[in-house]
Amino acid sequence: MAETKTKDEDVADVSKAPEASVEDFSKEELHRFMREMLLYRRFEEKAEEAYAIGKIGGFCHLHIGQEAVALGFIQPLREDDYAISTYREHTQALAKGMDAKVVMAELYGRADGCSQGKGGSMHLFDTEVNFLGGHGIVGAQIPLATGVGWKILYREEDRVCVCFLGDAAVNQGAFHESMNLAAIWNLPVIYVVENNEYGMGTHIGRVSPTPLVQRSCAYDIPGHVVNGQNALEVISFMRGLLEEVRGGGGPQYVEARTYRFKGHSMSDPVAGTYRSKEELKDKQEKEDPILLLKDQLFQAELLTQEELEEMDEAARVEVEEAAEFADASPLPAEEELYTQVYAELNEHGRLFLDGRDR
Ligand SMILES: Cc1ncc(C[n+]2csc(CCOP(=O)(O)OP(=O)(O)O)c2C)c(N)n1
Ligand SMILES: [Mg+2]
Repeated sequence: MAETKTKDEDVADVSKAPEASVEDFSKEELHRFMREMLLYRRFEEKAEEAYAIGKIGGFCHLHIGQEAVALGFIQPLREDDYAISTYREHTQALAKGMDAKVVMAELYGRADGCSQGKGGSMHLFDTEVNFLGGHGIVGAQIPLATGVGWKILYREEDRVCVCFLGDAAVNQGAFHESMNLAAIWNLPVIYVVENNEYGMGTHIGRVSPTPLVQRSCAYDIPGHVVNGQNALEVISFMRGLLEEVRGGGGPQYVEARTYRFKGHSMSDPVAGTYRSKEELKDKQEKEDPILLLKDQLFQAELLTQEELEEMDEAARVEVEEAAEFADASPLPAEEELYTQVYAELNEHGRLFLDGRDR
């Protein structure tokens, strides 16, 4: 396997997120973090199961192993802040406040899904909680996030946009054009690269000669590395970063080092020829974000086994209910096939959706 040639310490203007401790949070917050991550994990496991029995069709990319990235970068946001993501976005949609029932119904392709069952797994979207997708084209969300940043600036709002992208997306032209504009216009966008080490079956070392964190240097955008498996570290770091960006500090770029425990999508093996079973097992044992948080809380005596089991049970119940809701929801009506395909404009040429101006 190819290795990247430079080391982090050779890279100028890179900051490493400081370690966080349980003392930085209240017990109530810590329990909420655990409950959230358990929900994400159980949701994805249910999606995997539903896919296997044909309840979910089309593409489906699971986020198992990467939950602390969703929690850590979204939990500190305000509801009116924006998040926008890739096709591996189920848990991010949940983190931003979308209802598990509505998300599951969309995965099932049913009328009660957020896109009325016409979008599926890769196109979760909810303007009520400012979750702007769900994008199937690698890198497509990056210029959109940059546009959202421009809108925030233009309307003189104090909101922030978080844009998630995969490690393979930093080689797309759209990434570089977006970074350039974000820097020139000082946009309030935080670009978060979820470096899970693979773009489908290609290890990052085979396509990137340098650490990914270096990619923002050319645009004079501060670059940071964070341990994407340590929820507390990500949350602490993100809280500080948000203050800076909200205060007019301009764009930021973060490489969150993480790992995916499942295959790229439902159609490829968990560990194919591109990675060894030993590598996967090692990561699952040592870098599972939920187990890491559990150990931190157990050690500090802030969580008991009994409480953990209760939380897990509550997550399983919520997910079961979501699956039952999805199963009971009807398929989209035939006459809906061509609705909401093109945007309507009002008499002033502005976007008009669902009966109101946007
Ligand atoms: C422009 C474009 N090229 C190729 C694809 C096919 N494709 C889908 S996912 C993927 C890999 C992306 O990997 P990464 O950005 O690391 O995200 P991850 O899947 O690891 O979350 C590719 C090549 C695509 N969807 N869009
Ligand atoms: Mg990747």
